[in-house]
Amino acid sequence: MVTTNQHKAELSSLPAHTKLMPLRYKAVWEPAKVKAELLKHYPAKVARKRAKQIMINEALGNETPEILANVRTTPGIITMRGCTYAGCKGVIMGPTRDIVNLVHGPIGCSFYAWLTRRNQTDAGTDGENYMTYCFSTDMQDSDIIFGGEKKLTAAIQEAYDLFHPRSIAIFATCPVGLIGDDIHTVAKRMKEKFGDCNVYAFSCEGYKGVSQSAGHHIANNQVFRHIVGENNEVKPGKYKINLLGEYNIGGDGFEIDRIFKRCGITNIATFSGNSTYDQFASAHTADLNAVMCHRSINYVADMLETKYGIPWIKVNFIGADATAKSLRKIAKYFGDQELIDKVEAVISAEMPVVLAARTDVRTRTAGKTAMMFVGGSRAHHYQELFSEMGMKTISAGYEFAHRDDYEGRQVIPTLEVDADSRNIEELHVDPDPTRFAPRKTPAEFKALEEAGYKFKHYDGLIPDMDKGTLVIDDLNQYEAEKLVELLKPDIFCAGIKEKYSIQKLGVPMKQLHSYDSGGPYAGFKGAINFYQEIDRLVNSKVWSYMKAPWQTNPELSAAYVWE
Ligand code: CFM
Repeated sequence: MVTTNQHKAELSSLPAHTKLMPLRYKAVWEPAKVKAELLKHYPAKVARKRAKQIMINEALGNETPEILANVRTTPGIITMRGCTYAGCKGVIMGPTRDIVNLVHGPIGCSFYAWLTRRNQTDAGTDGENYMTYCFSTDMQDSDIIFGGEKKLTAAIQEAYDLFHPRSIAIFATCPVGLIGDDIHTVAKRMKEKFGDCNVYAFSCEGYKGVSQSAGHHIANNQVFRHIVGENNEVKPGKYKINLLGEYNIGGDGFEIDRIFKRCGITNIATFSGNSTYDQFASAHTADLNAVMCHRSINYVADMLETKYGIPWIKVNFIGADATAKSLRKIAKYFGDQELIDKVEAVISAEMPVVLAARTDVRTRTAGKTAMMFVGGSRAHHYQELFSEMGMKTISAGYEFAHRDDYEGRQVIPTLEVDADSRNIEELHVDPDPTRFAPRKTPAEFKALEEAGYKFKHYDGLIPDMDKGTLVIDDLNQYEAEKLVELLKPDIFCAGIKEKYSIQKLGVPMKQLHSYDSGGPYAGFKGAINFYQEIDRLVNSKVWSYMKAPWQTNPELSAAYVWE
């Protein structure tokens, strides 16, 4: 690692004009020192806790040591996490396009959720599109003092009169839980009153869990309780699946649907990118659940299996090779030669263009380094795309994942249930007396499994990362800057809260939540988009020209924190 003095010496030996450039630390790969450096300024107790969340990867497959995850952030630390309301309303329900999502709370909670996640929608053949409008009860001080139920009732009525939706979903924000508005009773009364509109509520107050993750679980429970199974009509299609955990950020879902269509696979319901009420209501008629982001939606996958007998598998459409692998996995499940051949034909037709783009960018991207810190799946999934470009992920982690996302699903039985996770309801689900139907015979399942086919399984991020890389849970603002300063990756991926502080360090930054203004990055066409965008970012000269104001204005006196 370069010390400040060494660095100053380096600087003084540089020609005068280059001294104005931002400091470019030469990355020396000593993970233990980097870890020590990250912890150095914390009070002892905080450092002890963070030490368990910063792991130097041993890359021992699934025998990797435990990482501390899904625990509260120490107050005072500027976490990258969001709140439970964000996970419920923003992540799971936000992308639905014909459910009126009504936020009961102060307007700020809605403003934050107002089209910022870039979950795209189209009009669909049903013409049910509302786009993802933003509805709020705009709670005021007086509502908090005297109660907000009347205002909520009036808002539901107004939304119904204006839009006549099939469904209205109500979301609790922090003050609603604190004052005790009974949103569930209000929802029930309005549902009975309307007769033709399903109204239900989510107790997803922001403080309810340690992160967004609690909000996913709350959303999954209510979607399953109030919507799934409401429409028994049998949809046409030979190979029917649901795509779970795909939210159509930047049009990812559109690209995946394009590929499914080409293969002859019918997507009954996406949870929840560009989805409709009816898709959720019909989800139990599919024959397979393909789960993309298991972190956010595994609860629905498990409940669909228990109640209706639909098995689930893990898929990943981030990365062209991963896309091909996932399509083959789906085809293998159905086991029909016609589908297997079709999938192979589609892969052969799509891959040449992808490979041409990959070969081209690799001449400029191979050997470069990346860091990525995203919510619960992408910090893992996107490593596929980077490795297709010959880029190495030197540090990665999740905001709110659980240990199974790091270590693999097999650790679930060993997960500690603490007071925070106990706070979230576990739905008890039984097989449906009339609609439960196993999708294959026990012998067929056995044959698949014996051939190496894995149901209900996903690997963790840790075994997929190299030895000596840094895996960090719940990274914070301070550590993010420190990491970049010490290791100068060629690209850093995270979200809007990190974007500008990282760019100010002279390192390109890509938002992997909203994709900035880009996307899709899923599927075959998405991979090409990603290769080309990352190539432009990591090879742009602009970052080395960045100057802090005091470097160009002699009247200003300031220094970088590390100077
Ligand atoms: Fe799943 Fe997501 Fe993610 Fe997620 Fe999210 Fe997202 Fe994410 Mo932002 S559902 S866990 S809560 S893949 S909004 S589409 S990018 S943190 S890594």
